[in-house]
Parts: sequence; structure tokens; C-alpha cells
Amino acid sequence: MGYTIAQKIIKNHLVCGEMKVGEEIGIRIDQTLTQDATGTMAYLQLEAMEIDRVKTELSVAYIDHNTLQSGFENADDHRYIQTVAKKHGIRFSRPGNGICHQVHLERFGIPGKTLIGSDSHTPTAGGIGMLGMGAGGLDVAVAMGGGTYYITMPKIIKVELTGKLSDYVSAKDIILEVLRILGVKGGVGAIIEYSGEGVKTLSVPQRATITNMGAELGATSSIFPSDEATHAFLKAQGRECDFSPLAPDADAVYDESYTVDLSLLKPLAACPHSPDNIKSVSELAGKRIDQVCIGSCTNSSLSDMLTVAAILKGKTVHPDVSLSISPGSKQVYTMMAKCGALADIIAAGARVLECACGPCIGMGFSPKSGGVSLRTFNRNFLARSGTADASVYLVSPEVAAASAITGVFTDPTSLGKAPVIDMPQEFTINDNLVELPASIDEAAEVTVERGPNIKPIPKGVSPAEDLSCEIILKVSDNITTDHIMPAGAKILPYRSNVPKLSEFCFTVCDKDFPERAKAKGGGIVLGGQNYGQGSSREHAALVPLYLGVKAVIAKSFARIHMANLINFGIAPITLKNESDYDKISEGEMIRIDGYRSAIEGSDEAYLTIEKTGERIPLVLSYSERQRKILLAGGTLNYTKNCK
Ligand code: MIC
Ligand code: SF4
Repeated sequence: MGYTIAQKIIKNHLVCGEMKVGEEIGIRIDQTLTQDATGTMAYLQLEAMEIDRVKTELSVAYIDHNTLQSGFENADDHRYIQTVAKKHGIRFSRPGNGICHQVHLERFGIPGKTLIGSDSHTPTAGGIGMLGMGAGGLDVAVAMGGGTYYITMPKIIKVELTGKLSDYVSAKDIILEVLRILGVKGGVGAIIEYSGEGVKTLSVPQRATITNMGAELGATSSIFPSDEATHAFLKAQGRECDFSPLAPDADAVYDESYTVDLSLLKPLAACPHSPDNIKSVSELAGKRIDQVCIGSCTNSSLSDMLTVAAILKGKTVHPDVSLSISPGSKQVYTMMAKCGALADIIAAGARVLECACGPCIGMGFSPKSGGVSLRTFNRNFLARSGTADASVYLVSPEVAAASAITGVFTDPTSLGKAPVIDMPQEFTINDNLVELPASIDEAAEVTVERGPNIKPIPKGVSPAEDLSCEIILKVSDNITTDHIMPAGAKILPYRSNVPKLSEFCFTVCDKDFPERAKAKGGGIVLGGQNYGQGSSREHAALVPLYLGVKAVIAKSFARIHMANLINFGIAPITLKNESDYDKISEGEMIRIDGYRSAIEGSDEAYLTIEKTGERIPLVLSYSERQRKILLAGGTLNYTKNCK
């Protein structure tokens, strides 16, 4: 039996375990990336593990999220990351160089290699045939130290692309269609592999738009073959030597398959507040809008920007609309400036921002009260924009630009012939904002600079035999990490300060949660399906830990968040029968007798509701490695005990 692309890469990197779907496997990681909102924690943990020098082929620390410096905190964190990177052998991508995933694709991604990043959109690298996965900062720190990365062997879902996109229909519409078919839970436990004749019609940046938003399917990763288009992209980036072809074997077997006919696709939009709430733009046509934001790691490539510029050229942004544009990287920004596209965008009245995450993570540009915002981004979770009652729609750059001019949802296919944007033969290459680390000899001389905002990481505790506590919060299905630990300009500066961050924990769902959790000395959180979907931020585990959360019981968990909970010694426990969710109320006292023993060896335990005595079966299904980590009270304690 032959292998798929992802299976080939996994096989070449397999350290332990069997490649059987659902089994835990360990793989070797070639490259890592971090960004600044998760990076400080990752590097604090690297230091705590006493790793002097990274052992990966390449590790890069990017500054792209916390670029709004309205106080000293973000600037302090940037300096910490810069100095710690220099000392430990990590390249440092300075603020202004661009969004981690865009820059990594342009300058560092290599087909056939493995990459983990402390950011859920690391699978963007799948656009170049690289196996990229999002992970918690602690897992990235372990990989930087040469340690194995553990995942559950995923099933492989094939998405066959046929035909060719019509004018004004774009890569964004392909992934929105896949989200319509599979939903935000549809990729859990899977890698999505794209194949078929339609693949050849897509450039690497278009492919990267699709693999980027595979994160919204809950997928472990998404990947495209490495072919002539990959070769052309790498050659244009002056990196032809990094190319190698990669295709599935003819007799590769897939666990599921779907077909998308590109020629039948129409412009789509993900409606509030979920990336899988899909409608066609023509259904929404005429609806008034207040804001348009173009950019993010999903849609900020040069071709995206040139397309937008061509649509805006000679026009003026509608008076009721505020349009922001954030190019994805310094390379994109420079090339837009050189060819005059930037001038067309400025002339049309766009507010051009620096090349960073910006509005995507709520770093400015929050919409007005009750506003309608069209964004080319990948997430429209409740309150993520910074305005709790805003309605955010996710669309392609074509829809965004056309609507910015008219002031209403506009189907760009009504605009006639689309501009033809070819990928350049040569990109402008200037890596002067990527700082190289100190040599091994010089590293001792580098002093790591720590600002006063950097506070110690809370420590997990080894579980007691019996657990008795209160259900301090009950939440519904598809709770995102943005619900658990919101982001945005006001909160992100505290990513290195867990005590301060705790004041915002779960406040999107219940503004009294932090106070209550503290007053009660912690307890258990009860969740629905797909608990913890979205970002890789380990703060969504660390902060509840700080507030005394001992365990999370849910119908099911998202992959990265589940790994993060285990890393910090919070047991993710599944309800054996989903319907039991309705039997447990917030504020109820519960007991789990033999809790520690269940973590240690058996897969089952019972939750007893103190008031009624009703017993509810729970599943504690972990690998041997995960059991040891939970018993030690988290990975840091576990690795220390092993020394
Ligand atoms: C996001 O898009 O939600 C983020 C911000 O990039 C996160 C990381 C973070 O919370 O810092 C992600 O996707 O992992
Ligand atoms: Fe940045 Fe937004 Fe991409 Fe996250 S999704 S990495 S915040 S651009």
C-alpha cells in the first residue's frame, strides 16, 4: 500500500509509535517558529528546561502580533525575545519584517520538512509541501531542544480539486467551501491533503491561503504537493536549492475524500461568529458595511495586494467605510511600493498599516458599535475584533476591495473581467531584518533582558487521589481559546504576566468568572463539543491553572488545546455519554473518587453529583506519556523529575 504526502513526511520523521490512525506517534521536528504573543512563554520554558542552544535545523522568533506599543510591556517582551533568541541560536525576525507565516513561507519553508510553531496557523507552510503544525509554546520549546513532538496519528482526508477558478473567485473561496462541507470540527484528528488537476492552477501563495485556514477545520495540518508551481515560487525567492518534488503514491489510500469543482465556485463569506457559517456573497449583496480589513496571514501575499490595488485603482473608498490594508511582509510591502500598487491603494483612501497581524488579533481597528466588518482574515469569533457587538464576515480580497468602494456587500463577479496578476519571476529579496544568533563562543556574552512585566509561570500540581470541587463554569459547544483567554490590544500586552491576564479569563462568557474562581479556590470547567478550538495560545491553559482550575470536563476537545491542558497538568476529561452534559449544572459540588488512580491506569472514572448522588461515567483516555505528565503536574515538573 502506498503513502500519501503527509504519511511520507511522517514516516521520514518517525521517532516512535506506529503510524496507525488514533495511536500516539512521536516525530522529529526540523524547524520551529514562534511569534511574540506566545514566544515569551515558549522561551521562558526553554530557559527553565536549561536548553543552552537549539538543536533544530532552523528556529525563528518572529515579532508580528504585539506591535502596538501603548505601554512598555510589548517593547520589553520584544527585547526579551531578541536577546534570548540571540543567546540560544534562534534567528530573530524584527518587527516590520512581517507576519510569521507569510515570511516563513517566503524565506524558510522547505518541502518535505517538518515545522511546528507556537501559532495555530503554522500549517500555512503546507502550501509549499511542508508539514506545519500549530503547538503550545512548551511543545515548541521541547522541539527546539531536540525533543520529540507527539501527535495522534491523523487520518488523511483527500480534497480533490477539479477545474479552474472563474474571474474574481479566489483561493479564499475554496477554503470557505471546504469549511462549508466539513465544518469547524470536520478536520479534527485529520490532515487535509489537496490533489487533482485543479492544484496545478494554483500558485504557492494561493495554496497557502487554503492550508492556513485549514486550522479553522480543526485539522492537525493541511498540505499540497510540491510540484512545478512550488519550484517556480522557490526559484523566484532565490531558493531553488530548497526544492524537491513531493507527490502521493499512485496507490495511496485516504480515509475520506471530497471533490471541489473550482469552476463552479462563487464568492463566499463566513458569517458571524464562526468560520463555517457560510453564505454566498450574492445572498448578502446590498447589505451595508462599516469597515473592511485586508491582510492577515491568510490573505496578504503580493498577488492578494496587487489584486486589491487593481480593484481600488482610480476609485475612492465609500464615505461610510473605513478600509485598512496590512501587507503580509516587508517583501510584499516593498514590491507594492516599487510597482506603484501602494500609491493606488493610498490614493483610494485606504489606511495602510504596518506589515503585522494588526486588526486580525484586535490590535487596533476595532469596528464601531454594532458595526459590520468585512475581513480577509481567518477567524470571526465573537469579540475577537475588540467590539463585542460587531458582526465580522470573512471574505476574499476581491470581495473586500469591491465592497469597500460600494459600501455594501458586493459580488465582484459583477465587475466583468478580473485583473490578471502573475507571480513575479523574481521576488525582491532582502533579509536584513532577520538577525542571526550569536555564535556558540559569543553566546555566553549575551545578556538576556527581562522587563518588569515578565512574571513567573504558574506551576502545575500532582493530582490527589480523590477530587472534590465545584463546577465553577458551564459553557456550550465550540468554545474557542478567544473565549477562554481573549486577545486584543488591551489584553495582549500581559501575555508574559499571568496574574494580570487572569483578570480577563472567560470574561467573554461570564464577566464574573475570574473573581468567582479566585473566591472558590478554583474548581472544574464543564464544556461542550470541540472545547478549546482556535488558537494555540497556552495561556488558555496556564491562566485557568493560575485560577485553580483542576480539570476540564467536556464532550470533546480541540487538539492543540488538549495538549496544552496536559502540558500544564490540567486533566482534559471526556463525558462518556454526551447527553450527561445536561445533568450537570454550574455551581454544583461534584466528586471524582479514585481520580489519581484513574489518571494512572484506568480509562474510566465516575463523577458523583453531591446533591443527588447521581453517578456520571467519565473517560480519561491518555497515552502512557500523557499519564506520566499529568501525574507529575505538567511537562515542566515531569522533565525535571526525569533529570
Ligand atoms: C490567533 O490567530 O488567534 C493567534 C493570535 O495567532 C494565535 C496565537 C496567540 O494566541 O498568540 C494562534 O492562532 O495560535
Ligand atoms: Fe496573526 Fe491573525 Fe494570522 Fe493569528 S491569524 S497569526 S493573529 S494574522
